[in-house]
Amino acid sequence: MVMSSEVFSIRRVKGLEVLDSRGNFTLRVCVSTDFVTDCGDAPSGASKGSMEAHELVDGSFPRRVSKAVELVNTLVAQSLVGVDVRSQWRVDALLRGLDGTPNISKIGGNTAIATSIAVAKTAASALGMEYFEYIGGARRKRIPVPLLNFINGGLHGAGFLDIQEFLVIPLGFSSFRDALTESVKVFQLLKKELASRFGKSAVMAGDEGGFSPPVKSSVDALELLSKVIESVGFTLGKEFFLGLDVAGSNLFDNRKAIYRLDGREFTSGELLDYYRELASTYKLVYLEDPFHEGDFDSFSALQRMLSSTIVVGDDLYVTNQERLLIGCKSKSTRGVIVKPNQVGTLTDAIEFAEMALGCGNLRVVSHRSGDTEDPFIADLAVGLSSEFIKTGAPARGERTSKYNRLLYIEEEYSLEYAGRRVLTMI
Ligand code: 2PG
Ligand code: MG
Repeated sequence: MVMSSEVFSIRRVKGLEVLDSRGNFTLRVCVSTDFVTDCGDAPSGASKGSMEAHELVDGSFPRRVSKAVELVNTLVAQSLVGVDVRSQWRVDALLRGLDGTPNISKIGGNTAIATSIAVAKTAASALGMEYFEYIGGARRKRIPVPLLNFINGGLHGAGFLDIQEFLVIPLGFSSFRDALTESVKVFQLLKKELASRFGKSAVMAGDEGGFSPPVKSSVDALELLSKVIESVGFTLGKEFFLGLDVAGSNLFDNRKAIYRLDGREFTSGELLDYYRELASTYKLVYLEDPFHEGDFDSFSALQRMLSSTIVVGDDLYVTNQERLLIGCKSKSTRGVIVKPNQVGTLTDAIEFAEMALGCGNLRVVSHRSGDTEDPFIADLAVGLSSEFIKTGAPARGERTSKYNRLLYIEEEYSLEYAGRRVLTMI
């Protein structure tokens, strides 16, 4: 059946304020054709890279985004009404053109990304396709490995831990459902263990749904996770592996050029040695932002030293192709974080992911610590056939919506789980 292109014409673009998981207002944009409407949300980070797209928020308390809503309903709507909703690149170019600044400081990265995602979702709905099919076409082939954030520290937690995320990684399973089921077992046993050691308040959730217990050091947290994994009968380094998002910029004292971690001060060389020790003792296959966002050289040195660990750039790259080019040339990492709202449009995020693959980096599609119940990044991860997804603990609705979406996609489309493939690469 041939459909007239009129069917795909954007008729309405509407912005509204909705709540995110931290109880802050964030932007939702809904895009309509004559027959369908779909919406996209802007998530929001707490530990942001300084080079990320600018977030346009009102200077009010509580946090509001009324200026962004106003912009969507006027400037953005005027420029997108009449455009074919399937022309993602054109929409994204128009959004960039409306702004004109490199970090989207005029209309805001939140305005741009919520609109960009809403357009992609509406196009998929208009075509009667799943979002991941629309994004990935024929190349979509796998369900990503979840990087489950069981212990929340740094800016996301309330305890003493300096490292932001302690990640449990179920690589040695043959399906996403099995990987998640066994991970949930570990999560629930960890909860029991924390409650019996420290009392009930130790199992309250941090920003990403993981626990924020009163353990004193990174080693204590890693030790705890290893013990619980082994108590279920699994072997660290076989079915489960561990990883960290250090969020190194937050530990760096620029004036003294040192890192503060676990009550000690480290030069970047000393930190490198510390990571080597941790990686071999705790089977760390994943190390995100181990150094501050400007230190490409230390990333490269660490990646050279740890051949079985994927060193990953988040704040280092901020989903920006120019920064990735530096990392590719200096072989700084073997993995990248893809956060669409760091760069502002879906086209830019997808091109970044393609470039990363081209220079031998695995892709981690990621949520933000302030997120909504929109599962879109699950579809983005499957559409890109990314190796990993990072979307918090298997708890709290804004995190489980992504896991639940992946369970559905695996069940309906019988795609391959990425775990074994990743195992052959580390
Ligand atoms: C990170 C993210 C998400 P935030 O550092 O990787 O886990 O945190 O959204 O606060 O930047
Ligand atoms: Mg990070």
